[in-house]
Amino acid sequence: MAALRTAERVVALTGAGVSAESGLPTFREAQTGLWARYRPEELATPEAFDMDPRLVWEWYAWRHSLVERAVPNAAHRTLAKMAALIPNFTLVTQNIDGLHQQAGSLRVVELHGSIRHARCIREGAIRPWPPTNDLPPSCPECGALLRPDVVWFGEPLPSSALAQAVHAASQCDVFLSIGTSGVVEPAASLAYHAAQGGATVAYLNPERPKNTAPGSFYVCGLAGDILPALLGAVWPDQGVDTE
Ligand code: BV8
Repeated sequence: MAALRTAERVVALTGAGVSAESGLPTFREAQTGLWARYRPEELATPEAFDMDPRLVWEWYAWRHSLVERAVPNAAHRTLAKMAALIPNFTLVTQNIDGLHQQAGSLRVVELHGSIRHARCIREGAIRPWPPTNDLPPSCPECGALLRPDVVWFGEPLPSSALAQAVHAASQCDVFLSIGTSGVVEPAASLAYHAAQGGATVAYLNPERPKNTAPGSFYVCGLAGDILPALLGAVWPDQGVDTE
């Protein structure tokens, strides 16, 4: 906490846990109902899409319907507030739900893309999220298949987003890893870049993530509780988000 008070450069890396209190199941808990028989790592792949684009689109259409009903929670709102209190704050997310932007975060580095829009597999052009009554949807311009504009397992992350995240992590004073199991790479390694750069690294999560960076701290709890409390403790004049 003391490190945060004097930090000039802070990086927050968020995962699916930050959106859990907005009603979005986390990535590895999401598989309920008819999706219970699939592992997300199996569906979120180019191979699954090539083999059965309709099935993959049905999964994303279901997740998109959940995202449409979700609103930012106190964790998203607090991170948006923090950005205004810290000279150099970089928010890096693994999430594809866009809730950080909805909460007012201006600069969000989306490592894994966004479920807010689709992409033409032929042109690579970004297209609005299609109506999902006719799956798999085709590009309105060229007729090729559309795909969700997300990064699947086995696909490279957007080079600019990854470079931005690695640079910010390597240069920061404090690195907060929030609501992520720390399983997915290369996102999980950002904490190591931060530690190697001499940053104070803290994991905020109800379960201790795997493979934590050496010398790091662990704070057990829900993001919607920990982050407002942290903000209130470090910046007492800001008040605490109790919604
Ligand atoms: C790539 C988009 C290379 C799609 C996602 C080492 C180096 C490089 C790659 C690898 C490597 N080892 C393995 C790999 C391959 C792979 C990988 O990491 N596999 C894993 C399974 C081991 N990585 C890749 O394939 C990446 N690509 O490296 O490409 C390359 C280079 C050049 C050319 C070709 C290839 C791509 C990875 C991106 C995959 N796409 N998402 C979609 O969403 O459908 S990842 C997916 O996992 C989501 O983005 C999710 O956010 C992310 C991480 O999961 P978490 O966010 O941590 O979610 P999880 O459910 O696991 O945990 C939630 C946590 O929240 C829990 O701990 C829970 O306790 C906590 N929680 C619950 N409630 C709360 C809470 N916390 C706080 N508050 C609460 N209320």
